[in-house]
Amino acid sequence: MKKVGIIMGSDSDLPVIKKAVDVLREFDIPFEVHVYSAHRTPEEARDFSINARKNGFGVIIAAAGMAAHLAGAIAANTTLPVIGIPCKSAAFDGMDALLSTVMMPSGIPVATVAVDGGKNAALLAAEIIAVSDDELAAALDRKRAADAAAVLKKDEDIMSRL
Ligand code: RP5
Repeated sequence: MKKVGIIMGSDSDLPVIKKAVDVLREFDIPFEVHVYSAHRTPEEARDFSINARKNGFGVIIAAAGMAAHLAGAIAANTTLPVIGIPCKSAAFDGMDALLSTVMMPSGIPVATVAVDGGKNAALLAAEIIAVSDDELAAALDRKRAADAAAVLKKDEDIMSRL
């Protein structure tokens, strides 16, 4: 199975990345996590991106806050799918990172999830890998059904809580 590469701009993004890692572990998807910054360590971020396909990665998740150029900088150097997670910072509540991540110029796509959306980033990465992995696709279907069942149970119980 192809690996998921997870890159965060700073170790201060770890709480968001932890949510992604939990999902990947749940589905036994191999992954690597690195701290590479588009601004502080641009060479390392570039090297990772250029070599990602030949190093066995199938999709890259990039999480960054503030002027969040990491996902875009990675996408500029690979044609692997890149999923961007805008991380919340104090000044603008994540709006800065959201716009920096989502507003990519035509030709260099980044699939941007919600602010601090580590869980959905990993689920989307799993869905991309599952395009060519029927077993993983079935596991994702089971998880979707279980999540729906949990919501229906809440519907059943809600009147008794009022
Ligand atoms: C971004 O700046 C990082 O992704 C992080 O979200 C933010 C703050 O980084 P630190 O100053 O906490 O290292 O590059």
